[in-house]
Amino acid sequence: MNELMTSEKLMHLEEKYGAHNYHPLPVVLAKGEGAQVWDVEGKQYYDFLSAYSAVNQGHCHPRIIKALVDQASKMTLTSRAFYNDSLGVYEKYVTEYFGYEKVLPMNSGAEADETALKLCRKWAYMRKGIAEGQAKIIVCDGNFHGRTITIISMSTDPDSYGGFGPFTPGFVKIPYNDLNALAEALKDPEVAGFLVEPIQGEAGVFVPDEGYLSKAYAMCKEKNVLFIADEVQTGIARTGKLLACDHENVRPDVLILGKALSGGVYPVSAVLADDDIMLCIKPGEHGSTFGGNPVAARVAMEALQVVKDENLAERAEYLGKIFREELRAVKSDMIALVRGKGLLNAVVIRPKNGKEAWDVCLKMKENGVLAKPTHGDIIRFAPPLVITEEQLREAIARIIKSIQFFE
Ligand code: IF1
Repeated sequence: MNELMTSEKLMHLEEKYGAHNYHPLPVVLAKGEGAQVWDVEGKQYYDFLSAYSAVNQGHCHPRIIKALVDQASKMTLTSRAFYNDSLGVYEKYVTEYFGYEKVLPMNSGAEADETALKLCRKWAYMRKGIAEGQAKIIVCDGNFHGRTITIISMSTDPDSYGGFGPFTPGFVKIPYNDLNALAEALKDPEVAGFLVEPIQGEAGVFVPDEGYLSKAYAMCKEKNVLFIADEVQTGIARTGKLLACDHENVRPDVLILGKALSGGVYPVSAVLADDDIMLCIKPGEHGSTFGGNPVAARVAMEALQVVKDENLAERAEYLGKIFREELRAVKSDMIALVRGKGLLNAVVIRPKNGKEAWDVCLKMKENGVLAKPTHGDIIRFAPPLVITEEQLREAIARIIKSIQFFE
């Protein structure tokens, strides 16, 4: 039935039968391979969103798909009421890979963030000696950690939290990239953790000053406060290192991963920490039906091994420099700023003749590059890390052509 459907008809179905919680670009994708995707009519595009950095290993990576299919044809779900023959193998693999003593497997990024918050609070009462129910967690203005009630309670974006109260208490909001504000907030002895994105994604790929993360980490240590890094979007080679925190040699006390942990093949997220922290959660106190299922375990292991075998961090570092160099060299009033790290980049668009970032994205779509604006005037550019230099240069030419169309 699907084969007979045009893009027009498929978009209409979503409009008519789906909740209106998204405003997608008008393109209906049917197939993906590496950095390329094709729409229902067979038109080819370069994917410069990568499902918000979930598809770092490229669409339908054959090794990851094979792991999925092999495991799915043997056993998909046992729940954690029983052991299975994949979870322990994965737990050993992933903890050694990132250098932590324990992992707690979940599914979505939001769930992993929620897990980290619960873990931090539990640690505060069991280890730090904060009175039950009093723990506070510092978060940053402009943060994005997901869509649950507790997570939007940390948000400073009215689109995220507006109309969804009452909210979860216990959060202290400070400006991002502001060490003085952090120092001030850390004076409160009831503070248990500092939750931070090493680069703020939703805020428009906001890269903090060099030294921010390492100094913030040191300040947290001095006050016995957990440094919790949300690397759901920045992690797994996206910014040119395995983790964005690696750029400053910071090892978070609690590490949150999602998205590319599965190469975008399956919802897999994780929280990593050492025993002293992780063992504060006891049997029956946290979990998830699907968390750590055998398919997730096998898919994540293969996805992480692909990152190593294909040197994706090094590729992101090398190709990201080309991207920023080429876009910074473009003569256009519409390009106000190009920023980013590795292959997580953004171009700030200065509107011209009433044309803004959304119009540029529509023009790029016409020219065969897919990207989406955020906050009106910022376009995020984050292709799969397996994109070849030749493909990247072709895509850059299409991007430049699209921007210069409005000159
Ligand atoms: C959507 C943005 C990206 C995240 C960080 C946790 C989560 C995310 C740092 C939650 C999710 C998403 C979800 C996606 C849009 C998106 C996004 F534009 F909102 F900011 F990536 F840039 N921590 N990010 O970025 O993970 O529960 O979704 O698995 O459609 O809402 P999730």
